[in-house]
Amino acid sequence: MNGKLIVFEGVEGAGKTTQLNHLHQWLQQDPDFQDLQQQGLIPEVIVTREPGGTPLGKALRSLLLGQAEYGAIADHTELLLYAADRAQHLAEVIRPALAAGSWVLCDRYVDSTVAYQGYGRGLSLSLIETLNHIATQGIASDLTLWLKLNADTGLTRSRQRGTLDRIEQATHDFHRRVQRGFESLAAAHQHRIVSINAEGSVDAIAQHIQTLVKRRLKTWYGHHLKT
Ligand code: T5A
Repeated sequence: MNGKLIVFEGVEGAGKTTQLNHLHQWLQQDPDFQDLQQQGLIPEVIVTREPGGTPLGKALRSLLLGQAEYGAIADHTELLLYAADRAQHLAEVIRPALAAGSWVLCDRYVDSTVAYQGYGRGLSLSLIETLNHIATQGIASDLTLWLKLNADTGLTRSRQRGTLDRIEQATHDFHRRVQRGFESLAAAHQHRIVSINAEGSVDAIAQHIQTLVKRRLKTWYGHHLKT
């Protein structure tokens, strides 16, 4: 795969969507990135998310996050629905984009399943690893930006924004276990996952991310860059 997959992860309300949009805008102005695009090395930047990055995924997202129209969702059903969303997302969006050399900026990916269904719901981590492997066909992120925020602070932000979805409504203990899941993942995958302090201002966090991505641009495409 020639393209790059950059993933934003974190607890509810950590600021992933906000920062993903900032990075997208910044890439459109960065001279190095523009230079690479003009050389035809990076045809497109795709902004997407899980769940819900495809038409089928949008239907799955509304089943997963909507209100209890069908009664309670069993934990393994929830896991399989996230896996189905991901398999479709890989086949329809991520794999073709990476094969073309494009960048994919993705709001959540495999680590969310480990943190939420593994640490949060207590499902088998090895089962999750197997399902993630089936869904992704082994495609890992090139860089995962973990926006590290206290779970309670994130939930307060989500609450201030409006009504909470089905998963946001889970107990505080559940969300604290999710946070511990992200901490364990970051400790175990230090090259792939970079921890970003998400307590600061939107601008300070955006600057931190830009510095990191600028450095990666040089690592990934150094010999093609003029600067
Ligand atoms: N899920 C997902 C699983 O359980 N398993 C899986 O495998 C996958 C893929 C997805 C849900 O599905 C679960 C996890 C989730 O529960 P979602 O709507 O995509 O649902 O949920 P989130 O990804 O959590 O999206 P949120 O919008 O809730 O959080 P974000 O994107 O992290 O935060 P953002 O940027 O929308 O900001 C939230 C609020 O905080 C403010 C923003 O203005 C906004 O109001 N904010 C800040 N405030 C102060 N300081 C800052 N630095 C701020 N940054 C943003």
